[in-house]
Amino acid sequence: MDVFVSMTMEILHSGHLKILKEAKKLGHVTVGLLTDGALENKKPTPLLSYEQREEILNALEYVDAVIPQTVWDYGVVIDTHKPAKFVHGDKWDGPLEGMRERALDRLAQYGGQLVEFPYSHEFDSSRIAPQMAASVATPYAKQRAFRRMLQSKGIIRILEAHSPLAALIGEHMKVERGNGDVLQFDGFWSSSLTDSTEMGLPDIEALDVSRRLQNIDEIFEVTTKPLIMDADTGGKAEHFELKVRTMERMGIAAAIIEDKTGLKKNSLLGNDVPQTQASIPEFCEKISAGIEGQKYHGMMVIARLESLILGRGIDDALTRADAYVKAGAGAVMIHSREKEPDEIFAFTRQFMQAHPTVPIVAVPSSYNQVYDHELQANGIKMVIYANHMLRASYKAMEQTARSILEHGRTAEVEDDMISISQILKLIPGTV
Ligand code: SPV
Ligand code: MG
Repeated sequence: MDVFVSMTMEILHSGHLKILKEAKKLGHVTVGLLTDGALENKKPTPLLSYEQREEILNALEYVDAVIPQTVWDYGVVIDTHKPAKFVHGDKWDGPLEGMRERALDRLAQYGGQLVEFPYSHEFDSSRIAPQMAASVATPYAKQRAFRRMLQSKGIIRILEAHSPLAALIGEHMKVERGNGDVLQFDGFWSSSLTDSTEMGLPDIEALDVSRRLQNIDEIFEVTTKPLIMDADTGGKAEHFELKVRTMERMGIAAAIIEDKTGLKKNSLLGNDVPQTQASIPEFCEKISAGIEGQKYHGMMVIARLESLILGRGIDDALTRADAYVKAGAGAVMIHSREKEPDEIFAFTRQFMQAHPTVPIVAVPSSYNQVYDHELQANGIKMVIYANHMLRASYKAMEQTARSILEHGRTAEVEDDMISISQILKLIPGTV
């Protein structure tokens, strides 16, 4: 191979054109275009799909071929393609840390050459990408982004958000795990438990759907990431069919409905309280209603299995899951209130044999020792941290209230709170 250029190309800008033009002067140019999967935990998923980015590059006179680059590791890429000239911008920070040395090392094996061109700092994509995400976080774009994540990501991390402020924390939280990976939450969970608790109401579908949707709308006002709604039992099939229209129009990425009937209680109570599972035909009808009610099938309907919660066993869960998928569920959520994930993993092993491409969702509230990578290794595609932001804030608020009364002043709690100067700077436009 003559000349190789590796690119993400979130948007085409003159910085790309400059590099490609220079590369073309060196010979036959192959672009290694990073796939969505290669970018996982490194960069946000690009707004344009791989196919769209490929089409744009193929239209350029400076590009002779575009090939998918499925790993973002220039060592591997150079070993595979052995380019005579490896062309790159001279910016090697962030996810590219250490990559220049690796590239040089591999090129030296066969006399390949690294050709560097000045990076166009005016077009720093890490700065532009969040602005673009915010400007195009339309309802449809968020639904599409969610479906693409299901295709390209190893595991999707979803954080409960009961308020716009909680969601903003989830929107911006970023953690480096040490191997160059930068982890972020992929979206939000609108929980019936925390939405109800926040309003001082029990989690029994007493908080009406319009209030739940209003809360989601307020979260959407200040965030860009996809949101998954806990739609409880969905209510009557006829009502669900009408509600999904609003949910779809708002841009909710998926609604999860659980296969209970009658007065729903929280799943973590299991059989400690009377709870009834719906019949398979009754629940399938609701799934179909949730799909047929939509205008453009933007929102995924996910079926939540309560068989393990209600002590019905794995076979019951598998039979139901099969029926729900046939009724149109885009994914299944398997719930458990055991301390260990064993029954969840027994389910995933068998379910994946029958439905290898249907995503499985887990909510590890009770089996909280399990790591995300263990869930992923056992076939879980989406993990929902379902109530943690509200639980954390409740405890902090309670301790603060107690301390004020105990001490007769607020000085003792100052260090446990965000400072006045920080809160005044927190929301842009306050100062
Ligand atoms: C919720 O967050 O409201 C849920 C998950 O439905 S659970 O509380 O575990 O039932
Ligand atoms: Mg719930």
